[in-house]
Amino acid sequence: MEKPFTLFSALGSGGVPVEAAMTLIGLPYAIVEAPTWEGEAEQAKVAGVNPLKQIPALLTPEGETITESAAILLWLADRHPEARLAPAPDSPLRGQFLRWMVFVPAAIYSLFWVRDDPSRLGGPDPEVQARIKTATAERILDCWGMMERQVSPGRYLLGDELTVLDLYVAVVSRWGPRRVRFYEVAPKMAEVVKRVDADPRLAAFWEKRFPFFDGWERLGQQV
Ligand SMILES: N[C@@H](CCC(=O)N[C@@H](CS)C(=O)NCC(=O)O)C(=O)O
Repeated sequence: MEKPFTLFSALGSGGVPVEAAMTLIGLPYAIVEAPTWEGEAEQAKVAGVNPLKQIPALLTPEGETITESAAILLWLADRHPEARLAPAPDSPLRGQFLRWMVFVPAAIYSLFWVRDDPSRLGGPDPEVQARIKTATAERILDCWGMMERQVSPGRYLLGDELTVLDLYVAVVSRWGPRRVRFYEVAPKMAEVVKRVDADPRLAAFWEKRFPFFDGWERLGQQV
């Protein structure tokens, strides 16, 4: 029996694509549930492993800590080439794979630091906070639209094989401004994320870690 990994994560969070990748690879892992956006008690759970107090953070069986969702996904995919979750380093798809694996956290995911708590940049004024919510939602949609115009998906974003990029986009596109808006600005990528949502290998996993309840595609939608 392989020694388990420990993943600091939370339902519906940026840890979920990491959990999905580990599920597909078949790696044993234990979850420390830490929905950090809920406040200091939850942040305290992860502070010892990630000074930014953010999830995901992965502790490997060897005792190494890896933070940053994209780094964890790339590391897992590269360590497990048999799972075919990334184009090989010499694949012609590798450049675009790395490009979008960095684009998602740099251009989109990073905006959730302020979206989750607009007072971090906007102070206490509710009007300023509302403007930040609207402006960041528009920026996120612009970024998805830009990506949409630059990719030529097959069954998946880079062709006909599912990679960790598909898992990543399937999860991040469910956050505000939510999937209905994503479908409007990214119709080609919409087909891909719906295919990932419906992957039978992940059905039980999604049910447990990011369920598709009635109205999920628009719930909490803001702009
Ligand atoms: N760059 C980090 C961002 C991680 C992140 O923002 N995680 C969120 C949860 S999905 C979090 O922990 N937020 C709490 C905070 O930033 O205070 C990554 O890609 O892993």
